[in-house]
Amino acid sequence: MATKKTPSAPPVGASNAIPAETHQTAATNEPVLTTNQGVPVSDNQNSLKAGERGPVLLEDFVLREKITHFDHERIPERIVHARGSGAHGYFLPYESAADLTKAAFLQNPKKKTEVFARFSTVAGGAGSVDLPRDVRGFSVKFYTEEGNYDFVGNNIPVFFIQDAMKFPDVIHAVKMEPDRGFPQAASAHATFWDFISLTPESMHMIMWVMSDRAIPRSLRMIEGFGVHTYRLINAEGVSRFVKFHWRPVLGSSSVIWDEAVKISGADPDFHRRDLWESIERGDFPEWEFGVQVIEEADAAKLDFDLLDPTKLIPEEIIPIRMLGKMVLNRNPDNHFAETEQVAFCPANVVPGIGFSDDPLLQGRLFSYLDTQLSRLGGPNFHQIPINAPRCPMHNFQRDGLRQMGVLKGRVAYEPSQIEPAGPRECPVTGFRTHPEAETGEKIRKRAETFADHYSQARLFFRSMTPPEQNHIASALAFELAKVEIKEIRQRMLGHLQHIDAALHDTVGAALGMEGTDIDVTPAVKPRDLEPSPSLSLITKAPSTLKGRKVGILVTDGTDALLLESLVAAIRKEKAVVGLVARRIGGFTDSNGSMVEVQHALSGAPSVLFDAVVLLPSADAVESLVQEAAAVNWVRDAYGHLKAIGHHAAALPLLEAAAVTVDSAVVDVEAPKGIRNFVAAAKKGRLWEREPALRSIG
Ligand code: HDE
Repeated sequence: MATKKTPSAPPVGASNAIPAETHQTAATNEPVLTTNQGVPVSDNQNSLKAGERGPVLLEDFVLREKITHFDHERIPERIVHARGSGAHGYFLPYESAADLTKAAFLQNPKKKTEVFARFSTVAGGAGSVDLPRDVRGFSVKFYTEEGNYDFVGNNIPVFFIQDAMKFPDVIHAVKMEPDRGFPQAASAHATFWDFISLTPESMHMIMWVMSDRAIPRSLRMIEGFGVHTYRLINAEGVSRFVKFHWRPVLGSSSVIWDEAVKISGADPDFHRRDLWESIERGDFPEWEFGVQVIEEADAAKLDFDLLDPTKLIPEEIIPIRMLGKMVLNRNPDNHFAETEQVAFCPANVVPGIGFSDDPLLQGRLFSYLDTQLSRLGGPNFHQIPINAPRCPMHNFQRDGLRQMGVLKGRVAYEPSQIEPAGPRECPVTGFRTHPEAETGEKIRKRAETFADHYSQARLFFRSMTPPEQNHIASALAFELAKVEIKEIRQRMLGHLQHIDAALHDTVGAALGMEGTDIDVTPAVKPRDLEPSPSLSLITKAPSTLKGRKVGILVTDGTDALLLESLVAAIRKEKAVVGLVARRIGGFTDSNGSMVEVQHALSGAPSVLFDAVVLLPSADAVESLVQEAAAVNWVRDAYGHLKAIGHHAAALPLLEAAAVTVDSAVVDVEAPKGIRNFVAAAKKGRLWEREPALRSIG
């Protein structure tokens, strides 16, 4: 008979804590695996059964806890902006902005404020691709000494709708259609265009979403906008209206649609990976933060209503005053704990920042906390580390689901004689709402001043360069061609007529639907506004390779010296080099040395690079010519208007890809060849090449 072992009770007065050794394995000193209660686990391979072939026992608390936790590892995803990528960093003001605002984080150019930023697509689910045609969310949580300030904006300065009442409608229209469950992360379908074609106020935003802004090259290269008009209030109580802006220090670039389509297959995480890798290699993304300031007395002088979120103020009319810089210098430790659980809310403001009566903003002030209550499981999500303020927090809110604090004391209210020293309001430092005079009837009515839906759509389109205008037309033709209901396409053509006649004609022709418009009568006759060149990405594109990626195609026998000089020249521009070979194991260069590569040709099409160089050896080039992946590598780089460096041995490959030599196809062995290639690559794309390669529709 086996002897029954009875655990001995701890001696009276001894600590009940498990000695530390119990939590280290005897053999290797590794930490012992425990349950969530800290109980050491003896076997993490087998469940508890009645006999080795018997049924599993309900008593197996180790198994049940593990499976239960797993079952709940996903929380409801965000209804919009579900797919996001985040990073930590800091914000540093350039100088005191005390004339504009009393917000503490904007006073001292020596004082850094910790931030967490999250960038997102809007329509797709959390597991969707990074490069659909879509708006990008741009959110920044500033952990200031006066509490958290959340900037929750987009990479487009205007919005589809003017009133929060329509938000569920526009989102239901763009999300996958509810009966069939598709398309995922795409606006190219009937319900979206059905809603849009019946919503003239969306036309300005539609121009932006059909432009290359909606397919950014990198999250590090997107602009950010507050969209609504906000207020800044200084210590004297003077309030001014502002529009918030973020400008990427790397400049803004986009991909072109054919690339977006191919990148989505080749690397669905293109943006998330790019952000992560740049921070890992110490190439920290940076943005300048600025404001357009409008004195309250001047608001009425603008030719639109500042409260209308479908309008922007051209920088040529009111320039941006830069207030400081954000640097993202640390990747999250855990995507779920930080990027997923972070909760941004436009209502999170600090003293010195205030709201306007924009009816879209007013609705948002309610929505975010409300949605986060269910997404993050109750009213205590501010305690999750990524959401918790870094400054002291005291109040009398207690209990509730997921309460993590063990809050002491008898008194959870004020006033109190029992505990007179509890936290109390402070009229001096406390947040005060700017006392704005409000009068009027309780009414559901859109202001007359919101009625001009076309003038700024026209302003945006006419501020674009010809390639950008062509891309807008192509995008409209692509999207509308996917709408099977003819009347919706016809009604969209009716709208385009009021934006720009040439755009209307081009899209009508691309759809093969000339002369079939359904007429739309504008509420207000569109006006011709002065174009704003600062809205064009191409016009203000910087000449730089910084933060960009150059792919070099190599084979056995690649000229070692030439490769070395090229890599040095590219790195000098602070760009990243990616060597691409047929096999990931590497290649043997002309010196007979084995060289490692970062990419295999089959997994790294040229869409992943901003410029390319072809350095095959003369012996290997013929086999590349027989290889579709290699020929497409070159053909795509050419079709995507990129700089292509090559040497004489690569000519058969250029020929196979039907490349016509132009100013961005550069022989790197020629005198100053490498310098010329770098100069061409810094220009980004050779737009003059496009008309010969791509037609609209
Ligand atoms: Fe949002 N939006 N939104 N939105 N929004 C959310 O909040 C909402 C709008 C924006 O990285 C939700 O926590 C309404 C404009 C960003 O976590 C939700 C209206 C702009 C993010 C919500 C708008 C934005 C959100 C979903 C119309 C640009 C992602 C999950 C009145 C200025 C933040 C969540 C992050 C997220 C509501 C319109 C930006 C449902 C009701 C305009 C960047 O509360």
